[in-house]
Amino acid sequence: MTDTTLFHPYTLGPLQLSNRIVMAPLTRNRAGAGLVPSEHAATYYSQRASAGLVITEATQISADAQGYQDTPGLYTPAQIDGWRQVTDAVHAKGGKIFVQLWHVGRISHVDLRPGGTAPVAPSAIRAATKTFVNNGFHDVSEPRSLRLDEIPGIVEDFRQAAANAMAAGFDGVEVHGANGYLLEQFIKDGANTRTDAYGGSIENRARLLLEVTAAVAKEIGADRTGVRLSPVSSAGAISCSDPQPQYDHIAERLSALGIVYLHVVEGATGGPRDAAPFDFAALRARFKNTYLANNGYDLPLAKARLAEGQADLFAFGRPFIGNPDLVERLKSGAPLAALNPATLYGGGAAGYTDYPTLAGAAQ
Ligand code: 8OZ
Repeated sequence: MTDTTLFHPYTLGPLQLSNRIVMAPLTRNRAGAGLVPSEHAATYYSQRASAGLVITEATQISADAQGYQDTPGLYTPAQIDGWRQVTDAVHAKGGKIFVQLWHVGRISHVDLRPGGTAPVAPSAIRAATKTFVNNGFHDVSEPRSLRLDEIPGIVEDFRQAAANAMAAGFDGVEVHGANGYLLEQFIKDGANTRTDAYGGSIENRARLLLEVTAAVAKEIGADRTGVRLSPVSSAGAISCSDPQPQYDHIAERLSALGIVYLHVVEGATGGPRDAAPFDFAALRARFKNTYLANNGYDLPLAKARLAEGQADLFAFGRPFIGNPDLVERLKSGAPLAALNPATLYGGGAAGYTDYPTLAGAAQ
């Protein structure tokens, strides 16, 4: 009989996870020169290796994919070496780790871009939001519309970054299809007014995400490929007129690709779970493999949703920052430490590797 408690092992494709608690991807803006993971990153991630699965912060597939200051990449030999330190440290503690790969699309700024060029997007529609650049928050730049003949290059960059992830020792890859970045910009009609094969219909708007996921799965195996979606989130100042049929279609197609998990931000990212009407059970019913639920989970909600059979794995984000031993604390009912918002984005070891475990000392 399948063990359905949160704190017992779970089989995810070829991997045996030690429990059903997942560390969600968390942007920390601490990469060093060359956008290589900092010397502290291996410590930070290994301190949190008791999660059943660690998913890294969003990591660029190319220089063109960056939209925030000091976020790491996975497209140079030095970046691959840097991530190797991280995966070795997590594996040494018995943990498993996927890298989240992203292209930010229109959520970028010319000062972060190769040659100071405009960010690329499905359509030349500027998002009414800011990004972190030049040590402060500034309006994102006006994007330009990707030409049809540039789209295969985006797919290829995701494929190559997935190959690099294997070279860096990752257990798998999560394709970032959520939170208002490039792949979601194609999916949601508030950001996509294209009239070619990548715009208009539900099928056309899903096309880039599905091509990218198929390319990654072919490169590293579908059983090591996950996808993150946020059907009703407006993160990145984005909107979608038809999320239910759009995402029902995507879930069916991702299921057909045989990928190992669907990671779903239920509600507004980092905000209310009931931000907009959406039938997540219907979405889940269309995806046959592992359903990883995220957004505002605490222990009682995770236990209840597991008992109801509504999800298989549960991703906790911010609680993992201040609680490197979050799994142990949830298990024992110990209080959770608060995080320091001042050290969330940017900086060094402070507010990164110095949060103590319950035992009292930073590991
Ligand atoms: C917070 C700050 C910057 C980026 C996301 C990668 O929302 C992010 C992100 C979160 O997915």
